[in-house]
Amino acid sequence: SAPVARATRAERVTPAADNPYEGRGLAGLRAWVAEVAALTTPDSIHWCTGSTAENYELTRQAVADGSLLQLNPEWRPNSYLARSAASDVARVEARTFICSADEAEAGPTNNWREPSALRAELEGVLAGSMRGRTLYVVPFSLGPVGGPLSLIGVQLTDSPYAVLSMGIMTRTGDRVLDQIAAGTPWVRTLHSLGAPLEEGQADVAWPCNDDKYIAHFPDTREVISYGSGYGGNALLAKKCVALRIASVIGRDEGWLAEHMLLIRITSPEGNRYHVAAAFPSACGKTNLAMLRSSRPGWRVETLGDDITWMKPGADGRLWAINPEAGFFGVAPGTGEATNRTAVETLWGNTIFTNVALRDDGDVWWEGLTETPPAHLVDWRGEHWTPDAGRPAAHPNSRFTVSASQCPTLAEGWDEPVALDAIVFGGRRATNVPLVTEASDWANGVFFGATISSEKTAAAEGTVGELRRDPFAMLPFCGYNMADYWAHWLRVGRTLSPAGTPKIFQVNWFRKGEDGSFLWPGFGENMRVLEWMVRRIERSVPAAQSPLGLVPAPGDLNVDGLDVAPDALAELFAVDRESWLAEAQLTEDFFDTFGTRVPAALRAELAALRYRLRQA
Ligand code: SAT
Ligand code: MN
Repeated sequence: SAPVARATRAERVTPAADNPYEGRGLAGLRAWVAEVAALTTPDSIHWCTGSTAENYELTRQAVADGSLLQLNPEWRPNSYLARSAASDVARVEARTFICSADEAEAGPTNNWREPSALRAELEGVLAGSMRGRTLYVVPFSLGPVGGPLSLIGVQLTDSPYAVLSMGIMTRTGDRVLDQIAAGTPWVRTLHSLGAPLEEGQADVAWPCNDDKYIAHFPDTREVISYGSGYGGNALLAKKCVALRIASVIGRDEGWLAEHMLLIRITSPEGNRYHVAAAFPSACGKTNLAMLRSSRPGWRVETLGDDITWMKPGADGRLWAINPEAGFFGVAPGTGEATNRTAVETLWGNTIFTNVALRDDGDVWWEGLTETPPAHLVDWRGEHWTPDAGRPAAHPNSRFTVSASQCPTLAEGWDEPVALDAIVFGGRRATNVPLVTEASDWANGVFFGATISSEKTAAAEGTVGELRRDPFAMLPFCGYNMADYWAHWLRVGRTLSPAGTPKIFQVNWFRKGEDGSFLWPGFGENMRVLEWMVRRIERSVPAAQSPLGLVPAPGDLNVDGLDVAPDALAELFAVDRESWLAEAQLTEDFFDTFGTRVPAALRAELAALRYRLRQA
């Protein structure tokens, strides 16, 4: 088993005494449930057991009341479609709050609210907010129940859709209560749709409230979400706990909660390597998590598509898990050509949200097939034909499905794995090469801190306007982003030299002068992974560039690939003027964090400028 252990109580910074519900076993949980029920006044309370019978009964009720539509079981067994309110279709960053005691601790990239003031405001809106509904108690585990890197929590919610989705995305039920009874620390999360029902009032298919709050209390490891039923706003184990709250716990306990996929690569020699990778949205993260290798003998298997937790082990290596149990993936763009593995994963037992409905009772979304069906019912429930001039599925429509259905799921995927490499990527038409290897951990942290995508096309010799998304964590870091960079540097210092993962930066999206992509991407990205593995194995040398180490001529295997020699040169070209302009943008970005930016990252920027100015 992995030489990595859960933090002991003594290692934890928040002592149980700060949390009036913790360390009292189930009595503490019951006290909290009773307090929330007194405030929100639900009609009834249901303690979820996580059993199949319970899942069946909740699903049956949801279909009966019209909040879920059962798809034709001939095409999509045990699968359902939910259509959200048109105003409740995505995370709401403007209403996402980090309520640390001190504003500077939340940092300039988060919305801060003073904790006691926001708590009072929330108590106001939560009062009576579950009237006419059932309050469900959903104990959940991130990571296998009792696992060395696992964290448990409880979500209270008045949304059956959230209960069913949490049952797919996490391990839920009685086994978690046993952990609470045994005194394991747990995270409190409270979710209300904010849609109380008056006596005799008919419900709607997707209850929610125009007023929304997604509030995080990092100091007490607590989340309160009000007014939304959608995705990360409502499935609180995901972004709220597994990233925002866990990032704070990780800071305090010496580990990292990251917005990363996790894969296993097996070489033709049968050696296994584990790689975690962070990409901002719309950069092909799910596709890489489920990559079908184009290279004979090379295999990629999936461990996770969205979140990776990593902790230094006693052996000086960095051990990682995917804390989730399912995928909450974007449907549009997922098709046979782009991600056959995902399409196969969705064969049944899937909750779809805001996709289009076919006349035969199956689902469709843009990109599933090349040609749309002649008639659909769109995500709003309206008739749709290909000439409608609007998408049939909402661009942020989703599938919720168990990881266990993924045909490329790695054997033993829920055990910790030792990381061999960490990859950072963005969507850059200019400047950033296909692949660069960091010279060391600090250089790699600089890669992560400077991830960006171009918002606009660049003029000659310049860079377009950049959307910065450091570590792809901009909306998900529960504390000051500059302190988070410092924490990354600190974690690196606890790893042994041989056990430290190599760090790479990739960019699949560089464009040539004619505006077309220089690299084919998708399955061919295996060639880049292959070079990384050869570097990890130390079987190939690398060439120096001002930006880091790049493949020596001939080492990136492009056999049989239709890439012109000048396209290959352009993929690695370094335009010094444009890079010096980008370095200035990076300095401006760092300056927004003031003196909290670690000196090591300022030094990385200075060293980059120095290398760019050399001959
Ligand atoms: O809705 S989620 O937050 O789970 C997904 C996303 O927006 O990144
Ligand atoms: Mn994500």
